[in-house]
Amino acid sequence: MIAVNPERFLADLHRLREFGAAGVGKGVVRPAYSEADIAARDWLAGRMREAGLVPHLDPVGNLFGLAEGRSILLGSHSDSQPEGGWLDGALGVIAALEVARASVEAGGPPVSVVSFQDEEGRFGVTTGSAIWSGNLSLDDADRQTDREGVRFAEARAGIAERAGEFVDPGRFTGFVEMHIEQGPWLYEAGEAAGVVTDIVGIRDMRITYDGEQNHAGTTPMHRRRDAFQGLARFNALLNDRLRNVVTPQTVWTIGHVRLHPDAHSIVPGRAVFSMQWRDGDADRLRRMEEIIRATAAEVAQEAGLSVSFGDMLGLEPMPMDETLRDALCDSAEAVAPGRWRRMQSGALHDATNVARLMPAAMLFVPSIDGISHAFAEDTAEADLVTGLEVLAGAVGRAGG
Ligand code: HGY
Ligand code: MN
Ligand code: MN
Repeated sequence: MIAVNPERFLADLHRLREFGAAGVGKGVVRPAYSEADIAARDWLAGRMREAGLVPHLDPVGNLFGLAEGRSILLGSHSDSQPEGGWLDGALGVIAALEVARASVEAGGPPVSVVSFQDEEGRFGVTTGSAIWSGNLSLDDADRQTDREGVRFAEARAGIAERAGEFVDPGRFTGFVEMHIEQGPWLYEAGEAAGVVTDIVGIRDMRITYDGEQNHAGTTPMHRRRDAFQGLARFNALLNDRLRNVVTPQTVWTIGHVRLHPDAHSIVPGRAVFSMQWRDGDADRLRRMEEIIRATAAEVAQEAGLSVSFGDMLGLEPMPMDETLRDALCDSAEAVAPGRWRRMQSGALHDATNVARLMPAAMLFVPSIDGISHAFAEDTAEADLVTGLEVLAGAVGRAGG
C-alpha cells in the first residue's frame, strides 16, 4: 500500500499556485512559457529531485521526473489558460509527485511524474503531449502561433539550453492523469470521484472575415461591408443549422474575437475569430465542419465579405484503457464506496495523446459549481485528498 501524505500534498499544491497567482480567490495566470510557467517548472524540477526522481526537460518544455527503470507515469500539465484556476492540470502534477514520493518511501512500485507543456493550447491544442506522442510533428508545431503572432519555435527557444532529448515512452508501463472534472456532474450528485471512460474529440480553427474599413458616421448602412456584422450573422445562422446534427453532449464555442482596427468610430474591416467544436463521435465532428464551412462561406457571399479558414487543429475521441480503468474503479470503491461513477470527459486532456503510446486512464474529482477556466475554480479539500487516495490505490493495484 502506498501511504500518501495529505498535508505535504496540499502544501505543494498551494505553493505551485504562488507561481502566477492572480485575481480574487485562487486564480492563476500561468500560460505556457510565461515567466511564471518557467519558474514553476524550475520549482517542480527541484521537488522531483527531492522526491528521489531525476528531473528531465525535453525540447518542447515537457518536464519529467524519472524513476529508475520501467515505471508507471502519472501527471498532467502545469501551464494555465490566460485566466485560469489553481487546480486545472496542477492537481494532477502535484498528486503524481506525492504518489511518487510516497511510493519511494513505501519501497515501490516505481512511479514517474510529468508536467506536459502547453496543454492549454496557447499555440494549439495540448501541444507538448501531442508532439511527444507523435500526434503533431515538431515542424508543424514550430509554425503554430499564439494569438499575438508569437511562434512556438520562438517560445521554446528560450529553454533550449536546458533541454535534453525527448524521453523514450518505452520506459513507461502506462499513464494515469488525475484532474478536476471541470463540469457540474460529480458536484451536483455529491460524489467524490469519476473514472473516465473516454475523452471527446475536438476541432479548432481560426476564421477571418475581410470586408471594408470605413467611417462609422458617414458610411450608409446599405454600403457597408462590416466584418463584425458578418460574424454576428454567421453565429446566429450556425446555431440554427447545427440543431439537426448535434446531441445534448455536443458543444461549440466562439471564445476569441478580434476586430480590426477595434475602434468605436470605425466600421470593422476585419474580424478574426476562433471556432471550436467538440463531440464524442468523429463522424459528427466531420458533419459539423461541413456546416461551419458552408455557413461561413454563405454569409460572406451575402455580406460582400471574403472568408478564409486557418489550419484546423484537432484530436480524435479516445477511449481509456480498460485495465487501468478497472484499477481506478476498484480503488474508488475501496476509498469512497458508492460515491463515484464512470463518466465521459468533455474537456481535453494530455491522456488523449499519451493513449497513443501506452495504456492511459483518468480520474476526476468534483469542481465546485462546475466552474473551471476561471479564477473561481475550486474543489473541496476533502475531495482533493480522496482523489489522491484513489490514485495511490490504483497505482498500488496496477503495479509498476
Ligand atoms: O480545453 C480543454 O478542454 C483543456 O482544458 N485544455
Ligand atoms: Mn487541464
Ligand atoms: Mn484547462
